[in-house]
Amino acid sequence: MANRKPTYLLKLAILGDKQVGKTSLLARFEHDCFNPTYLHTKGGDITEKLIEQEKRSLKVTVIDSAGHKYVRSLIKTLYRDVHGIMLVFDVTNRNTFKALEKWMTEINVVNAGNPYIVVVANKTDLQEHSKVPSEEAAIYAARQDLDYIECSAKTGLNVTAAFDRLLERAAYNTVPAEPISTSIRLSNGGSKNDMATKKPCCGGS
Ligand SMILES: Nc1nc2c(ncn2[C@@H]2O[C@H](COP(=O)(O)OP(=O)(O)O)[C@@H](O)[C@H]2O)c(=O)[nH]1
Ligand SMILES: [Mg+2]
Repeated sequence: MANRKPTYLLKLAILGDKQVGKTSLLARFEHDCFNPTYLHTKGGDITEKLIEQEKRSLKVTVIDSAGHKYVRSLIKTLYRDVHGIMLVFDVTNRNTFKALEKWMTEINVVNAGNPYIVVVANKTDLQEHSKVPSEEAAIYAARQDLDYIECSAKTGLNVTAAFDRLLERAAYNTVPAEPISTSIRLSNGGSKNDMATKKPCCGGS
């Protein structure tokens, strides 16, 4: 029988300076794994997945961008019309927090719409090396009218919560497309238990 649920076509981007953990957050969310080795993201990796929720289907395109300046022009064309953005910094590297301002300028220049943005403070498992106090980051986000969440791709803390929020809120920014009949379930699409029962897949902790 045809799937009568509305399908939302969502385009999301994960932005932030290099090595802040963008690819690791996506891997943690998608496969519940963590790879301690830095894997350079070339240009922008694009993942597509279908997430089945009770009341709707989300057809999601996620752009995992490289944070390098020389690919920014490419990224600009990729994330021009995104509905939601995860803007990541590394709590152990203050420069990546300061760079949020630059990223916000680029987003505002490139994106004519009004994408939902969540600021993600990543690597909170390294709290003792933190160079960005929680309050400071939370105040920055609030002033810009952005959501804020503290995560660790390594331990999995809040990663599902951050993506759930991104998916949920980005869906406000789009309208449902035609109902779809195929139903490939690639994700549980909304477990609130961040360290749920998924098995690690890339040899990390
Ligand atoms: N301790 C810790 N290391 C992390 C975390 N997230 C990513 N890393 C490490 O930081 C480095 C850069 O991560 P990566 O996801 O490739 O960053 P990207 O360039 O933003 O995509 C890698 O060595 C990761 O293993 C985290 O939450 N905690
Ligand atoms: Mg990467």
